[in-house]
Amino acid sequence: MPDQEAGWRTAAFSMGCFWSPEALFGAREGVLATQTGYAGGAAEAPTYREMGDHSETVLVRYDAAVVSYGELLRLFREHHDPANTNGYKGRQYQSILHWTEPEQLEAIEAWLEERRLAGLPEPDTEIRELGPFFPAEERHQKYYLKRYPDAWEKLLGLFPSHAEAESSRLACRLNGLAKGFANRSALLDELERWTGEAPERRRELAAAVRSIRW
Ligand code: MHO
Repeated sequence: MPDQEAGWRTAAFSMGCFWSPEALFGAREGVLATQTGYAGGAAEAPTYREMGDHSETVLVRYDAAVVSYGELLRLFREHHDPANTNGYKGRQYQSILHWTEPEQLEAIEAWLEERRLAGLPEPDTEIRELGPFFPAEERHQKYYLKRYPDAWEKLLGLFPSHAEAESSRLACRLNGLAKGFANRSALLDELERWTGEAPERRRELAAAVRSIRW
């Protein structure tokens, strides 16, 4: 995961098995990087086999000028049922919103207040400030994308290292495509808006996306 760059926001979400939420958030324009990991507990050095009191979590870095926290919160709300998720695997699948800045907490509280006004019970979602986040094993990063060898190889070919490829914005989108949360022509349109990249680089990325055999 690259260091926090100027203007990048961070939020984290626990909502069951982390493979799918990584693809869900990664498909959104404005999301810059995603990583799966373990958070929400106190155990040191958790692993997939020995997670202790942590929960499967996806860390999301995003550009708030392109995608709001409210939009990410909407995806969280609409893509899991906190009660069932918790019941299925206990703390490993605990539903948690991990906020990192007051604006995020305000958005969460506004949602909770809306529910109360509608007479709904409190959701089975924990709300907490993001504490230590432990990245998951490599096999759990961009899990769906790695099921498509040609896509994965072509992504690797675009970056100087495995780590840079895996933590790239393009890896997020291709992982979203692999899981069916995004579509290819929308990605090709979006690539034209990646103005932080040189035009030549954008053409190279687009050519690689077009050439993938899924
Ligand atoms: N598909 C697995 C969960 C894997 S996830 C990383 C299952 O349903 O048991 O927790």
